[in-house]
Amino acid sequence: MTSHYRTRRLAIAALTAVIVVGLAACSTTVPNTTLEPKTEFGRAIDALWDTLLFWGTIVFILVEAFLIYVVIRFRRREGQPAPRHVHGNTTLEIAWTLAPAVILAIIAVPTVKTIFTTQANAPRGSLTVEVIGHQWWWEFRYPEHNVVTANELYLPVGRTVNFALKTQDVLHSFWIPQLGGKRDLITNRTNYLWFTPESTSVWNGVCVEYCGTSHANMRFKTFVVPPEQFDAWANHQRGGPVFMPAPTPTAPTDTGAGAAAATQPAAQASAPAAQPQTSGSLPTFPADQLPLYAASYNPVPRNLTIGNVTGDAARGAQIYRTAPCIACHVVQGVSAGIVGPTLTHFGSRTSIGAGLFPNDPRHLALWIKNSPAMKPGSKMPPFGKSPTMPAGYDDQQLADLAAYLLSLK
Ligand code: HEC
Ligand SMILES: [Cu+2]
Repeated sequence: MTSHYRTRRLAIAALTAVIVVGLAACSTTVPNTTLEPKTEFGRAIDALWDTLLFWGTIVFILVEAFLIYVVIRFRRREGQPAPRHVHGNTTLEIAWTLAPAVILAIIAVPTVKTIFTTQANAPRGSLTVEVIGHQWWWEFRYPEHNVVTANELYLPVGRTVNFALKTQDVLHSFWIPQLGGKRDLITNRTNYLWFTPESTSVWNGVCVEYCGTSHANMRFKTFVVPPEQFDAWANHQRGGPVFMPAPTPTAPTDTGAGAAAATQPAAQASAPAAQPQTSGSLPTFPADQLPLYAASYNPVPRNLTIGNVTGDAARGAQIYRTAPCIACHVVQGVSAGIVGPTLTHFGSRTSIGAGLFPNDPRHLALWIKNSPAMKPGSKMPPFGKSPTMPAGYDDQQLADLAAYLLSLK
């Protein structure tokens, strides 16, 4: 192979890579990007990033150009004597210390300004939402509305929201990439973060401070909805559950974990912009309208299975009333445990286990059967009948419990 040929092949490969990467950047569905902020908070940081990137690029080009010039200009030539050695050059050393110091001082101006903007107190009239981190799920409290919920955050579009960030146990960090965050939840302290969501949609949120075994499984969804829908949602959440039983076979469905996982990457590019709307009389976001990027699609461990049974919500309600569940979970009017997420309106949430699995009868029954098998480290014990737990629930009882929880709208 001639070196000319090799150069040409390298050039073609490099060009292809540039085109592929360039085209990938044209995708319009980038649900988890920070580069298309949808709040004033996100835009402040994005503007700072743009400024620093611009000046950083200019410095980079100047330095690299100078480096390349020096390498070529002073390269070793045939028959040339060894160059003279130089020991120190005070002027030069002062110059290359001062230049970066000046550049850093210039960069500090917009940086410090942005820090002050994003750390300022929230404007008056903001909606307060308390965010409480738990290993490994999120609790959201709306003191103004007397509402407590978990793992699914509702916000009204156009109103500034002031998050009061706290933790029940270890450090966590709150982040919704396109809205704002990466602010820590610190033990014995309340941190604040505020921003104004500008468009209705569904956003993914995550914990971004390592907090133990299931840190990566500590997710949440944010639904930014029109103000009227938010008010309706808050009114609904404040009350007890609306009992809406429906047949709930535990058979795997097409929309189950596997199918969603298989279609995830391909469908993502064409996911429509989410337009939250009410389904029937429920002000909650309809699960079947979740954009694919917000779908929960974790695989279930292969050895965790359940027979094909149909749950009965009324029977499930009876089991629940005397089950250990009541020690850890709230169902308004039924139980008052506070160790785990509230289940009062669990049937209208879209996911199980802080965003890990779709909220359907099969996944829910499996979750109750053996939650630690589905979510490593889960602080909810397994309840399925097994050789080590002969007094556990059989598949029919698990399906009944699932049917009951799903009926709590
Ligand atoms: C020892 C306390 C405890 C008991 C008892 C308990 N749970 Fe839980 N439960 C939890 C915790 C903690 C979580 C959160 C797990 C996670 O996501 O990391 C949880 C999560 C859940 C979830 C998912 C909630 C969500 O928003 O994702 C459901 C559903 C649930 N439990 C149902 C039940 C049922 C039904 C029973 C009784 C058979 C029960 N739990 C008993 C502690 C408990
Ligand atoms: Cu974490």
